[in-house]
Amino acid sequence: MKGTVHYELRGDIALMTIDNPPVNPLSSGVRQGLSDGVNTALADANVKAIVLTGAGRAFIAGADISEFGGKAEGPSLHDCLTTMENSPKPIIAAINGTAFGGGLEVALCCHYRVIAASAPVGLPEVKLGLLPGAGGTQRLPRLIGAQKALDFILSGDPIPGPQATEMGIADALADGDVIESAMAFAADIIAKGSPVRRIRDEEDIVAKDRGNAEMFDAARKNAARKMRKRFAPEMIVQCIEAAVNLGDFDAGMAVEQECFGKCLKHPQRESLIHMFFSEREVSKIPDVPKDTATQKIDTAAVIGCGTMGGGITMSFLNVGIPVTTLEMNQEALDRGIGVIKRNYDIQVQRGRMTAEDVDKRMGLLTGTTNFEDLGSADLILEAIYENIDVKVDTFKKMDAVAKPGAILASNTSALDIDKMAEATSRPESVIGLHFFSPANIMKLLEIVRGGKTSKEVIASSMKLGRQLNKIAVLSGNAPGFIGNRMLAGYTRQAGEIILQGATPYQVDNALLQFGMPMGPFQMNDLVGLDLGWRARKLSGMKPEDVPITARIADKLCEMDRYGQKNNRGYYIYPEGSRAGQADPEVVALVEETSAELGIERRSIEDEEVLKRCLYPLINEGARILEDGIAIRPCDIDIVYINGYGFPEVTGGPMFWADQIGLDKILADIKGFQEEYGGAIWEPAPLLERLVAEGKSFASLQG
Ligand code: 3H9
Repeated sequence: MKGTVHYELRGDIALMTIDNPPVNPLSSGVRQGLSDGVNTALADANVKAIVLTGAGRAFIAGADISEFGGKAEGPSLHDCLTTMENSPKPIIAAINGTAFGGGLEVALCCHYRVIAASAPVGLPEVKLGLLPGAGGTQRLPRLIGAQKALDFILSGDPIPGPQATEMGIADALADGDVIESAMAFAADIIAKGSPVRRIRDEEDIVAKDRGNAEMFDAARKNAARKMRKRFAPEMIVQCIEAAVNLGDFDAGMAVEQECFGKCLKHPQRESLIHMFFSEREVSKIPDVPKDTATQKIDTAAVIGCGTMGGGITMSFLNVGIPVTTLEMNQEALDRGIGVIKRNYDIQVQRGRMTAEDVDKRMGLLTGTTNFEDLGSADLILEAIYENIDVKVDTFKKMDAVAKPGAILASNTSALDIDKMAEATSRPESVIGLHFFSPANIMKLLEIVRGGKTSKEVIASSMKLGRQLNKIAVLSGNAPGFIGNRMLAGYTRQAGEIILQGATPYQVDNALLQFGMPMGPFQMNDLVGLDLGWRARKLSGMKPEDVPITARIADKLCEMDRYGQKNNRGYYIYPEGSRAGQADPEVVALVEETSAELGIERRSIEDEEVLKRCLYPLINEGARILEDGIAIRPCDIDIVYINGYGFPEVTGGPMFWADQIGLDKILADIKGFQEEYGGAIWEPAPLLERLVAEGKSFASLQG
């Protein structure tokens, strides 16, 4: 059995300490220990009260997530909690650290709670596609009221100890050591002979909201808007509604059990738990051990203060890392710094930041037009435009000024890191740090190791990712790395499908319904259609050589339709709105282009749209794994969810592929190959091998 609970006597108080490193989840051994400990205390006439705490940094991190979906040993959590709550001897939770999910629910079954100021409490189950299934949906509203409980459980966000005390979740904030405070609290209760307080018996607070249908309607609407396509939020609302309206704790618990069971069986739960473990897995790099030495990155220099450079600079400033930003001339520098300041000012207007926060961040920023000024930075990162010759030249300059040991990084989204490394005298210090736009917001950081990048530089960059509050995924050095290499097929298919019969609006809508935050044509409008068009013109490409999938975008640009930036692209954007409207003129243009290219249009089902856009991601993902560019399938899942908006509830493209069945996907790919041909539909050898062996991508996880 996993985990244990230590039991010791301190006078007439039993101290039980949960010990299941590193974060004390409620694994089988912990449940057994809780049950045994409480029974021992109950059987000992000398024990007058029990204090329950956790060893290490957590009180209890919740149920053991790895047990879900399997057969669990030991007593059930519910039996444990019933024993605890029914105890005639008072149990006081000494919440020393993180009390999440089932951990907070254990504390709510205790009769009193004393909390350390540094201890966060939360019910994050919704993030895993679950709901608090150990009485949390019934006890919390009885303690703090239905509205606060709805907000707390539906957000899943933790709150710190002082706020928990203020809200009434904890009875007392520890003064100094939390165990000592809880012991004193227990002694006081014993001395006063205070009765045990069972939250389950309290009806007064919930009774106030009985029949308040508006509150639940509003919660439902809000959840549907914020957590599109999620199953658990509605289940949570139903449980809290039961806590308020049924007037009977056990009847409410029955509703909670039923709803929890539905969540547990729902595929979203499996996907979201896959995400939880994957987010942690991607930080593990087989040939870069955990104890690899890392370099300190206390100062950074960013070359280029345009959209990407500015966003990257903000990421550093936000976590207190001073940045020197370099631009080619004073005007560009002033413009770039002005945009950063404006972005922060908007945050102040929205109440997300104070003017002092902005001053603090801007105080960490220095602008320069002189390369020499970058010499003292621990990390120099270039964020200039995507041209390998210009990048190589920039790396030569970086190498010339950087101090020994400094990390030299490129924000390229596709170009060869080794070529840049070769231009320096220290290829071991060169690495790709591919941020996603807007860089100060997007969670993903794709870290690209070159052939000679040292392990220390890789470990330092992964650590930097965590410091910047990003999820860092390591990629090998190949064109497009992980994300953009996969994306190529997706956008190309979308382009082909509209030439064959669908409208851009049908394609976007199908992908929106699938759960993407926007469709490929909405994305093109957002990025700007003119970027590719201008690049093609500059390169001297003849119109007849423009790939057919880019023809419509180029024609739109010829009509001065560049996308959102001038309110017209594939969509029309009414002034001041980002919600585009379909335009019959674009449909006519698409039809005309099909005719020009001799393509006969036909009706295309949404299902085909989805398969043709999404299966190339999986096929290319398989190649990326085979080439060793991504370490594991879950690395691809994390990249796609955090960098490209692939719906979280699918668990990412590779996990989703396993759910559908690789054999079915391969059969469809072969069908498309027969119908349309082209390298894109060439089945990846790894996919064929896995299907032949009856295996899944998950079998490669290791
Ligand atoms: C629940 O409670 C349902 C109940 O309502 C109903 C029951 C009937 N289980 O994140 P870290 C592992 S649902 C198993 O790197 P940190 C984690 O995988 C649960 N393992 O540390 C990692 O393993 P490894 C509700 C868990 O300090 C290691 O611990 N609770 C669990 O940055 C360290 O984790 C949650 O959703 C777990 N519950 O953050 C809380 N938690 O080293 C989920 C962690 O092998 N957990 N591990 O990679 C967290 O949010 C963070 O882990 C926590 C610590 C804040 C606790």
